[in-house]
Amino acid sequence: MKATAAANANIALVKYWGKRDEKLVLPQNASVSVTLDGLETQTTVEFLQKLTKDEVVLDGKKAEGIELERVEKFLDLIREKAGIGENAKVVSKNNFPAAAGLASSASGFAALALAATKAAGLRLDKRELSVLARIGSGSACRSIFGGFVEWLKGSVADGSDSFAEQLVPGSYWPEFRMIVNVLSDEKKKVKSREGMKQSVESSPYYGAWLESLEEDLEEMKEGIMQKDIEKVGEIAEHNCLKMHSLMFTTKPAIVYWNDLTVKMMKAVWEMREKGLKAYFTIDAGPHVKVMCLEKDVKKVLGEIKRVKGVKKSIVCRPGFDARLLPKNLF
Ligand code: 2P0
Repeated sequence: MKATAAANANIALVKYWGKRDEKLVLPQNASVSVTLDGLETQTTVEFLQKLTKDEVVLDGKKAEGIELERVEKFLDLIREKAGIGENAKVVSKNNFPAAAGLASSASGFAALALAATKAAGLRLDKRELSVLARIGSGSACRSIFGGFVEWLKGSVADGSDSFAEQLVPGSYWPEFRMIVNVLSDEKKKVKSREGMKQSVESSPYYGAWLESLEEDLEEMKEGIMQKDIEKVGEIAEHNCLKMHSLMFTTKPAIVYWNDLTVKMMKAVWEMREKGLKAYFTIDAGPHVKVMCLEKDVKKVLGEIKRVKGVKKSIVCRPGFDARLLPKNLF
């Protein structure tokens, strides 16, 4: 009853920022993302008779408080489905900074969903896994799939039609690159979960965000199918700025950016003025992710180097489906 899985993080090109059901994690709108090969979580799960409670170790540290509770609740769902009572030992590691707006909950809950269901003796298909991962963390439902992915909003109350689907695998557009620029090691102060709830409740722009979303989704999907970096980049950048406008106009205001975030945004706009097709997106953290094509990566990295203070630039390709691994972490 021990299993290990890996999942890649994903970055949204059309963002999710708000739920219509907090408990089942049902979104206000559909979203589109790209799963990234360079950002990975590996997780081993074992259900053991001898444990008196769940033991969870994340990146070498014992999980406590809310972090532990979230994993325990998720494991409860799996225990209920599998009809087992044992507590679990969970060991998980990321190859990137966690909880800083780099989508660690996405790859984390996707890897946990796959490893824990396997360890519990369940056999779920990818759609069922996506529904399950969603309840752990919304964006995790997209990390079950590689390449370019859409999370369908769904309409039924039990959430069974709100899951992710692959639009195209990474091999459809292998030249696409996302350069993830780490600008800080600090953990974020406002968790996405809390922040998006406050935005739905208090931003006067929330209705306008939802109204403009259908068009972004349609055009984004067209852009991906046409492998059109300009179209994908422009819509992603605009959609990201709309989401951050929601955050700024939330009460109290949510600002995930730091000084370097703005410097990076300006650097990307300067790259475009010089004729480079580079576009940015930013999530619930200060880091700036830059989209471009493989042929421009060197030049874009050269320009990023000129912005002083960037801690790390990770060049990512479209990544893979969540998968079982033969080697366990314990
Ligand atoms: C996204 N983010 O679409 C958006 C863009 C952050 C900014 O999904 O409450 O960790 O667990 O469903 O999925 C981050 O939120 O939140 C997120 P929960 P999650 O990628």
